[in-house]
Amino acid sequence: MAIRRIYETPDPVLRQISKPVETFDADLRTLVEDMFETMYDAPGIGLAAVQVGEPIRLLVIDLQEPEEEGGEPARDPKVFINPEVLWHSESDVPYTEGCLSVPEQYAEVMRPDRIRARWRDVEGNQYEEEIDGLLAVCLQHEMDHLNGVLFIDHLSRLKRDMVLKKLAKWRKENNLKAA
Ligand code: GNR
Ligand code: NI
Repeated sequence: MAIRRIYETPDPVLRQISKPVETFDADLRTLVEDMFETMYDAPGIGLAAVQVGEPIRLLVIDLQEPEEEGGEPARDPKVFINPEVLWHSESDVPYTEGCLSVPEQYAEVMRPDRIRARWRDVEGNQYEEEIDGLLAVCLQHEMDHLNGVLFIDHLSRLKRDMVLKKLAKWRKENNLKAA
């Protein structure tokens, strides 16, 4: 297993349209393992393959909060391959989102609160389910990544520019180069 580099905005790889996964092989399983290790290390609750520089339609999610007091965190790893939204509710709800590719920045995004999704797991088995709550928020955020979309793209120009300005300031204060 290996921790991979997470690409950050404005790296052009994040704007690529990810390609469907066609082969469910050992290389895919290794990438999934690396993505979980990278996500837990970050830490984050979701990660799309394109964020580690692999523009394929694969994402991982684990909503479990890291456990306090140093104990082993409870884990609930979920893999979504070639995910599709079959239906979404008409009603949008706000959620304050962040993104490992837009580090340390948070802003409220509106999304449908309920979706019906279809996807495959790492073995190629197909699933179809209705999803709501934080999982729906996170899955839609990750599926945006597969289409080259970041959460800041959902903001007004003014708010997006404010977030990008704060990101530049944060990088400067932490002596980080822009990606
Ligand atoms: O770790 C993450 N937290 C988060 C919080 C609210 C909405 C979406 C997310 S996903 C993000 C990790 C990430 O960047 N995934 O692409
Ligand atoms: Ni993200």
